[in-house]
Amino acid sequence: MSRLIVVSNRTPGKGPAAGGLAIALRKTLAEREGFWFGWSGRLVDQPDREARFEDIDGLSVAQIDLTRDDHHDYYAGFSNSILWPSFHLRLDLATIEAHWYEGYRRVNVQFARALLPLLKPDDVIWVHDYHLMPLASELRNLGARNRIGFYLHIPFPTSDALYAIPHHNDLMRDLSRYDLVGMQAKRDVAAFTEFADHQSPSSLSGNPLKSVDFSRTEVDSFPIGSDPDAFARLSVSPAATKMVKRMERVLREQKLILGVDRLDYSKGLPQRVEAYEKLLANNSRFRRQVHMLQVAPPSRDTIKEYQETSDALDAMCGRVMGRFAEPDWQPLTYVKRAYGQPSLAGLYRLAKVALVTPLRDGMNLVAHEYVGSQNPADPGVLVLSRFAGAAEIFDGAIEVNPFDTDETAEALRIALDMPLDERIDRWTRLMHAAREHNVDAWAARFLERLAPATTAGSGTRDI
Ligand code: ADQ
Repeated sequence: MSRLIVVSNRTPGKGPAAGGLAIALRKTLAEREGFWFGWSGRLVDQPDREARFEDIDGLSVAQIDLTRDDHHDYYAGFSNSILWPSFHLRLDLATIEAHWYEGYRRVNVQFARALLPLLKPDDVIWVHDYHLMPLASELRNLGARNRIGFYLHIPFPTSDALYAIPHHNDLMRDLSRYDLVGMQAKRDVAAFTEFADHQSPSSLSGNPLKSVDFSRTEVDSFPIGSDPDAFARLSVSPAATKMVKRMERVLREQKLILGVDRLDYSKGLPQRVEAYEKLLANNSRFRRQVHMLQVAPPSRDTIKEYQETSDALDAMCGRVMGRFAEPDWQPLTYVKRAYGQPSLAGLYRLAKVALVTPLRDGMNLVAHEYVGSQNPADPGVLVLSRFAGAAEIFDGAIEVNPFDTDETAEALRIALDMPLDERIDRWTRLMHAAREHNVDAWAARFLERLAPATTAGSGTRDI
């Protein structure tokens, strides 16, 4: 079998920081004698051109360093101040600085130059996420003829949002240099198709700049998942139980409503707290009976829009506390730090309701992890944004429009009042979907499609 090379912005860290993707791909990489390629996390004045190999917990990793300026323009700049907000339809939060694009391309060229000498002709390359859209182009410009696949972890934007991105046509041309482009959800494939169809030369006569030939690129949805059975085991592990005991002492008989997210404006955190405020305002019987815990460690906090989201959330939590707290009852706790997976699994299991209400999200793995961690005899309820990719596979959730805080407040009420038999029925369907779409199945499906010998199945869109 040909080797597999996985490429992402950051190479996986050691231990629990590795994340689900690294854990899922470790086995495949070992079986296929491949390696993981990416940025080392180091910023230096004069980076080596060649990648360094390292063994990280049994995973073979090849890394390069970057300069501070290149990294800034590529990562905080073009990737996270232009692509991330635009792909999440938050053009109001995008900052456009023209020179960032050069840094973005420069880093992609550096990735390609350092990776190319490590490749064998039949290696299969799997590139991850929006930071690296140009990588196949740059590799092909250097002569690579390998099968190269790309997976977009975030949503694909509508055409209007895409047109607002500087150099969007170059980026789409970059995507057309991949053999396979995978997206999280069918809605993303539909948005891509809409773009591909409308920029065809016939509809834009005389504008050759706009036409991108996608005829050699296969595009399809491959919804990512977690490992729900691993979360089921973790949720009753000693570390999880310790967290549960700690929380039970504070909660006494109150029902726990839980949110777990990176602190990011796409996650709809102020709207979520506002919905909770409305629950308490509209239903006084829940006061002293419920407690909301929002866990949200800061991320990308050098970017102004992230600091503003953090301030907005602080203000919203303060308002709810000021309005409803009593000397012996706090309506909510807001924790700005990350927890290990066992502690999270414990919190998931204890929570009667999980509020997963992003304004827009590629998939949302917290929804999967919550489902995996439930007690089958007494499961909690998932309140899920219809704008998360997860909504396409989880029909057992209560689906909400996260912009409509009245609707989310009502969904919360329904979830808190839901009888046991309905909770079991819904959770059974959710767990079935989480297992069917687990992370191993996701990787296997994508790689099977990318591997040269296989033929395309039904539901494929050849563009
Ligand atoms: P993210 O935007 O980071 O990922 P998500 O899918 O929810 O969003 O993944 C977050 C991960 O971080 C989960 O595994 C969760 O357990 C963990 N996490 C969150 N808060 C934590 C905390 N306080 N402590 C510890 N761990 C925490 C991007 C896309 C998503 C897509 C994923 C995977 O934006 O839409 O689902 O990639 O493709």
